[in-house]
Amino acid sequence: MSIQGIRESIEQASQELGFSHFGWSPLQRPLSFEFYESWLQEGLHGDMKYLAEHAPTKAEPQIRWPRAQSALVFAIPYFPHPEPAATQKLSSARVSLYAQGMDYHFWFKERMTKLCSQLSEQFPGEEFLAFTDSSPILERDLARRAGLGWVGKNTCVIHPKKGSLFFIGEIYTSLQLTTDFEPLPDFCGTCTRCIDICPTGALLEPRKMDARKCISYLTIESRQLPEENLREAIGDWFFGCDLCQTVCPWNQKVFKGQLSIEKKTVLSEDQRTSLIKDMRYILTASGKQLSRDFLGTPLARAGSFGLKRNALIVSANQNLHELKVEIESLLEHEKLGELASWALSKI
Ligand code: B12
Ligand code: SF4
Ligand code: SF4
Repeated sequence: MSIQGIRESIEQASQELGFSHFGWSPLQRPLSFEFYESWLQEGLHGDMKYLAEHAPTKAEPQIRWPRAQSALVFAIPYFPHPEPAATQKLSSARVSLYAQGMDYHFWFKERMTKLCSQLSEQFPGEEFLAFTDSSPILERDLARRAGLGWVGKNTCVIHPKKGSLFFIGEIYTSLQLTTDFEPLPDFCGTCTRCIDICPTGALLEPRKMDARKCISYLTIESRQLPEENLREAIGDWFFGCDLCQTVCPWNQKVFKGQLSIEKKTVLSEDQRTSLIKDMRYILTASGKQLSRDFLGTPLARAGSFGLKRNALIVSANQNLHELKVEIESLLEHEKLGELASWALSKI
């Protein structure tokens, strides 16, 4: 089948599977690999040790997938979320947009696997393997090479019409696909809104993040308590952060003014009552209850420790003194005790 043929079959499947845009690229060493290596050497990945372990395969995918020649790369927007969670356990906690639905690691991969089956029928004997996020693939570099967008100063891949609020997934294939996509030019220009808004100073310079300072890392990936000087800057973000994308001019068409760009939400009386209810539930629920309630959603990743840590920080930063008793009950907690005591000192 010609490249035109493969484009047509994917275009048809795209409608059904909800891809907003796609492209492809031969599998070569990522253009930004040297940057990635020096980023790791500076230790900017914090405790995400797997990023260093993944480096050799990221440079040469064939180490792990010897037949892989090319990658088909897909984007699915997460605003509005395509797979809303069946029940919403939290009504007012500030949760980043990508996490306000079911975990994309499952449903995005499932959608691409469906396409892999269709392609395997069209191309017998060829290999098709679907991935998103957790595999040793430098996805933003790949997306850029496949024409899905440019890498903005906030480090996200941005498309001039579709913004940056999309997940990236890919199908590795043994098909040799030459690309006819030109990487998109950088449209950031002189703008620095993302760098200016970042509450923790995580964007050190254009396209360079200190992940150890990013609220997304501190509230999701990290298994530690944040250093004291970062706790206040987290504000009311309970899980993840969207600020550097919310201010981006290229997302304004997507948001249509529906999102707040406040570093910390100024709460109405009703919002405050509802946030207290959310935080009380997190602070008092058992680990078992939390894993049952957040099963299949991104919030499960933080685990009971992470969710309670985040609730302590939000309660302190929003001065939820009504939760004093619940916070006190964590003072003797082996890992959270110090944070509980900090939270009490703030309210
Ligand atoms: C680790 C990780 C994080 C870390 C570190 C993020 C970071 N900026 O480094 C943390 C936990 C902080 C994080 C946060 C988020 N993440 Co994340 N994350 C990843 C993961 C697993 C690896 C990224 C990585 O290797 N980082 C190291 C840095 C150095 O690499 P990089 O950001 O990928 O950037 C490369 C290119 O941008 C390139 N580059 C930079 N400048 C230039 C210039 C040119 C010319 C070229 C060619 C390349 C280039 O250089 C870098 C190194 O090669 C990827 C999935 C994956 N397998 O790639 C998802 C991924 C990047 N995350 C994603 C998302 C959605 C998020 C959040 C929005 C979630 C949230 N709301 O909380 C935030 C966004 C915060 C932000 N501003 O980046 C999406 C990005 C989608 C997009 N449109 O860009 C990905 C691709 C997951 C997915 N499959 O959809 N994430
Ligand atoms: S996600 Fe939030 S904390 Fe992380 S770089 Fe963007 S604005 Fe800063
Ligand atoms: S906010 Fe401005 S500088 Fe940052 S990514 Fe968007 S356009 Fe680029």
